Amino acid sequence: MATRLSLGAIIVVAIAAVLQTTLAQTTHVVGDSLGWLVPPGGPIAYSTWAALQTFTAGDILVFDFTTGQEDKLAISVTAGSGPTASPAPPPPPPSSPVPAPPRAPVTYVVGDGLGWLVPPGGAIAYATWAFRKTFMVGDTLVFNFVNGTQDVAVVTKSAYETCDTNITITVLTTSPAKITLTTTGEHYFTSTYPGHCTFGQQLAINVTASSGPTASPAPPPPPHSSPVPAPPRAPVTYVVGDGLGWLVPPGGPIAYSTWAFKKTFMVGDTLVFDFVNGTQDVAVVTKSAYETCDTNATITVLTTSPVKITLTTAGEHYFTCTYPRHCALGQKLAINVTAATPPTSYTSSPAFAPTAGGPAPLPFSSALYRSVVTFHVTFFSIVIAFFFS
Ligand SMILES: [Cu+2]
Repeated sequence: MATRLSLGAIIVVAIAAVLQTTLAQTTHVVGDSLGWLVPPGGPIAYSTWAALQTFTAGDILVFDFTTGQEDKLAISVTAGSGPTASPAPPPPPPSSPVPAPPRAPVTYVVGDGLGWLVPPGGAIAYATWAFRKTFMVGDTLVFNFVNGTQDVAVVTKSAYETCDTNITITVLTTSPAKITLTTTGEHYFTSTYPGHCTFGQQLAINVTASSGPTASPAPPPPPHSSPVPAPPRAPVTYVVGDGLGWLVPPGGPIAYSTWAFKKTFMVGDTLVFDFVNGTQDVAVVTKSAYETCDTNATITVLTTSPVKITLTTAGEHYFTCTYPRHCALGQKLAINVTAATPPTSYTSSPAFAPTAGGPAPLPFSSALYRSVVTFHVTFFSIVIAFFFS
């Protein structure tokens, strides 16, 4: 165990210059102070770290770790440093709407801005992406990735489920991999790189005929919006984005929709937004402001991390950030809050209890109490203004 204690093995990997070497080298310490280890928060740690860096050909990666560990990291290396090196991820293309009957072939970029990689949030990422999309014969899937760090394996359902990447139908190794869907039925994709499948780099879609009598595309399972009438349970504290925190997410808005996807939010639950003070804020907004990213129209803005918001009303709740472009780049969260108790006891006027006495007695700090009350008062004012204007 002496070796485990002797931190000190440092591997310096020079990124092969794709086209040219550059004058200004940057040294990136992978994970920064975290170092190179099994990250406490799972794979999101390094994908997030990498997404926030700008890698240029000629840069150096430093992996600090205790001897005996090895793992993987995928990074994007741009060729040469240009004046327009942008650290911020591009806004993902708007997700395609779903017209019902036969329509022109559609080209889908898998994962949109996220691309094709081990997704930060696990397997739910691509399931979320595919959710509500209609795939028809004639459509094309485009898989964007960094060559040499990913591939696209077309696999059977069995191989998809077991992540047995020795059994592949075909493997495409060059990005962008374009696959035109030529047959109806279920199609399965993953990556043959070790661990990638089990970490969630998997896509399953159902392809319907492009024409014919069966013109009803069947969008899959339980929708995000339907409340799950689960029996009441103790209040839950959710850290928004988990290890990602609250920021402009590397993969665009899919990050927070993915995070929220299968969670059940109930009255009495608390959201915690973690961020670096002065770089983000938490704006409670209306659906309209959420959709248009009009951050001039906010219900309330909270600026000190960690922001804790206890959910006191059922229904849809929307959050974003007022910093310029943060909303447009995907820093937005929409959740649906269900009643903590059966609806019969809760239908009349759940929202604006004058004091903090919700249906669930909650212990909270005075700061939190202030937030909640501010939210109530402001929202109530807006409702009043709405009805009397
Ligand atoms: Cu922000």
